Amino acid sequence: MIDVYYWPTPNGWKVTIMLEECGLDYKVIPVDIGGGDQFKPEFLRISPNNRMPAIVDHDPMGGGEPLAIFESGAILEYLAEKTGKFLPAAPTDRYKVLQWVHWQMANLGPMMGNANHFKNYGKNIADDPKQLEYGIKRFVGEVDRLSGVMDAQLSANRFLAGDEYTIADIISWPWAMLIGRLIDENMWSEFPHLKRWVDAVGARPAVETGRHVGSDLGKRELTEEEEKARRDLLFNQTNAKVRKAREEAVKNS
Ligand SMILES: N[C@@H](CCC(=O)N[C@@H](CS)C(=O)NCC(=O)O)C(=O)O
Repeated sequence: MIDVYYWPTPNGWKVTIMLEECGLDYKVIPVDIGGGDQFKPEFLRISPNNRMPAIVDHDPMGGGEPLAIFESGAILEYLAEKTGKFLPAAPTDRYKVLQWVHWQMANLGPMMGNANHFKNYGKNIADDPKQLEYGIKRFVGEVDRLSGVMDAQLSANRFLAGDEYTIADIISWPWAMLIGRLIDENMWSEFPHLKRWVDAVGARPAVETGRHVGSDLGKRELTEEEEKARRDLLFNQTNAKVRKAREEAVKNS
């Protein structure tokens, strides 16, 4: 059994989609990131960067003690290796896939996260709307550029890493399918190959199931005060703020 520390966001969906694709048994352990669960000492012992998703595999590859893994890229690589699915074994093909996995982790995810932050949350945080302009220009510009990178790759390949559906697609799809919502739904006409791939991957039954896991979590309407506390918790993190929780986690480990 695999415990999945999870909240329904694109980074969380990557893992539930992969587990569904692999047909593995899993148990969802909600990590309410707006409520501060990511700072609980028991979670920090599994995920020291106070971010979900993370997994604990109670029947790890190679045997032994339960294995905890954080960072969605590492989780997908591990599950692919454990099941022998969605990541070729031959080095040449394997690295064709892994380069796109790392590309997603270092580019598409962070740039979309920052674009979303400045476009959708920034207006409640910055006193002067002008402060937001550069952030929006920079990160929406990057998302536009990255959409072009995927579109060019998909103009010559059925999937991101070639002819086969792999963890490169599983890790990129949850963010890519939100690009229209983030920028403008009309943008798809500029990226037809990306749109073809977004629709094809989205039609897979495991993707449909995985992306809806726990969709009721976090649906409660927050009061203005709760919303403000949530923003402070998520967007005002410093070492001083998380140090105590981290020390507690180390003490109890
Ligand atoms: N690179 C990480 C990113 C994970 C991440 O940013 N998770 C967010 C939710 S999507 C989170 O846990 N945020 C909690 C916080 O900001 O304190 C991964 O891919 O696993």
